[in-house]
Amino acid sequence: MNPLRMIIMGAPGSGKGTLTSKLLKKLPQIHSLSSGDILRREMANGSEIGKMAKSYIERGDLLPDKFMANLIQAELEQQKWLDAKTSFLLDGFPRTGNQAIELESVLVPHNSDINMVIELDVPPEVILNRISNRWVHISGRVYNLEYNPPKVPFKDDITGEPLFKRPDDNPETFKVRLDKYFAELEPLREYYEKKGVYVKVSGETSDIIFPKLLSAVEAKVKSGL
Ligand code: G5P
Ligand code: MG
Repeated sequence: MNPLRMIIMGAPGSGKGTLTSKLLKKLPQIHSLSSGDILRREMANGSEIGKMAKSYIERGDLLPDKFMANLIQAELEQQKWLDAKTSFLLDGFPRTGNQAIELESVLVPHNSDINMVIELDVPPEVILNRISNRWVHISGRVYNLEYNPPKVPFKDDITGEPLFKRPDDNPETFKVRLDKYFAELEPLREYYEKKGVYVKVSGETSDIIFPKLLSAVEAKVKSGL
């Protein structure tokens, strides 16, 4: 059986991280990689990559396509996920048409390509409130003071370490991020629709979206890909 090579895309705050972790609890054979989590980890480490990423992220701007493609390729190689068996899901990459082309050129030498793309379609007006209540852990675990609060206020459930606010979770930067997402959505959608791998799941909450997402992924896996 071929491995799942999946992308989850959606506006900032649409629930990519939340739904990925729910999905991986049901299908633990899938590995996941979030481009934003990689960048935030580099920022926390104070690395050169982190220093460069910081200014883009704080403005709500996208980092350059080639830079992001190299970063993701290096991570996939380091994790040894490009073999013929490993199923993986990418959260937040690619997010431009050029990044999609770059990703294809990383996968093709491994006789592989993306075989499922999920677009989370959540109305932008329900998202803003989520962002102001979001707290995150450096591992990428994500909480919301109303929707999924940590067991101990402002502490990570697993490690007990403090949670932090993302530097781009304020209304001004959020608006920039949202506009950028919708500006890039059409070329990406077209690219993957042509490959016949594009699925849109709609809903106002992650609880509504999750069963649809799970059944789409399970059907894809059962199909042998
Ligand atoms: P990221 O890190 O990829 P975004 O902006 O794409 O960031 P974000 O903000 O991480 O996406 P998400 O993962 O879609 O959002 O959403 P989430 O964290 O799961 O949920 C948001 C909040 O809502 C959480 O608090 C959650 O608990 C809550 N929630 C979930 N579901 C519900 C619900 O049903 N109801 C309620 N009430 N709450 C809910 O990228 C960050 C930056 O990194 C750079 C860019 O600068 C980018 O802006 N970057 C890239 N640049 C270029 N190319 C790339 N490929 C890049 N990737 C990252
Ligand atoms: Mg996220």
